Amino acid sequence: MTIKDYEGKVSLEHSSGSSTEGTSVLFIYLSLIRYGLELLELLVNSLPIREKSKLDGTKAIRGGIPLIFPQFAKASEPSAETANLPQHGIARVSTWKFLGAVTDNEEEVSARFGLTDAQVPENFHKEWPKKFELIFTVTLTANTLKNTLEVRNNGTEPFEFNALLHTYYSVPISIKGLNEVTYLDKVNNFARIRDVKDSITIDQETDRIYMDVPKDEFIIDLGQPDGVGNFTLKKLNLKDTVVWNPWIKKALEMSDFGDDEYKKMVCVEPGTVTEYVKLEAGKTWECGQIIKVFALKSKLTK
Ligand code: TA6
Repeated sequence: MTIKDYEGKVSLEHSSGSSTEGTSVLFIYLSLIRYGLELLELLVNSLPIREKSKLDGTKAIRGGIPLIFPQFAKASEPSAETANLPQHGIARVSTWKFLGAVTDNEEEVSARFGLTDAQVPENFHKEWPKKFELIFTVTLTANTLKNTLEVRNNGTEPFEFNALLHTYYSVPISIKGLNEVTYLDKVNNFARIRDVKDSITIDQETDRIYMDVPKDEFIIDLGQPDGVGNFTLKKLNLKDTVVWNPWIKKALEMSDFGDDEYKKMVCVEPGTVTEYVKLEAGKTWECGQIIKVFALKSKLTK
């Protein structure tokens, strides 16, 4: 069991051979690499950095789990406290600090990363001058990856925010568990549509905000016989789930996204974005997700 911090990059390694790596420089990015366990191999392949992603801090990283806070997309209400912040807020473009290990034993290894208002670039801080602290905890066991995000209000007044884990998966998947949920269809002028399909399969531009998703657990289905290799995604204290794939045209328009990458990715993003969370002064709010592999992939064919 090892936690290493070297030159701003933090690596977590579980004794079973699974490992995860992140960096506290410029953004919080977690790539799952070097998994020794067959069971977790698909997660390794699931969250890499997109091939053209910018790594110099000029843009948010495409890949891993960019953290969206305190604003999802652009605020539609000009009166929102976060209205002048960039698309997806400030957490994904700020420099996080590695805060050290939390647990390091046979069962699990975990580490924490922190961001306070003092670390936010001045131009963004001016637009949202709140005193806050974010703590992002990454926990790895032999078959799960858990992320929690704590938001603390260190000011004297309440503030409002959205939070979302913009998780990039690189496997051709379908998602089960969003049927009978209404979504806002961003590629169809925010039409409200009730999803009646048993599972979502990505075969066109998809940009949906599933609202108030009652089930907290989804099955991410790799489409293999007998569900081999599938994993579950459990959201913790998050109402909504965004599903995004830019498809052909949008992929070509994005300079930091490979032209063909749309074929092998989808973002499944648990968050609270259709309303703001109001956090009183001195209080803490917490959310997260657990990604769990539940079937061995011995027969998995790619
Ligand atoms: O979460 C979905 C989404 O907001 C899409 O609308 C799409 O714009 C995507 O995220 C990527 O956003 P980005 O700011 O990273 O280009």
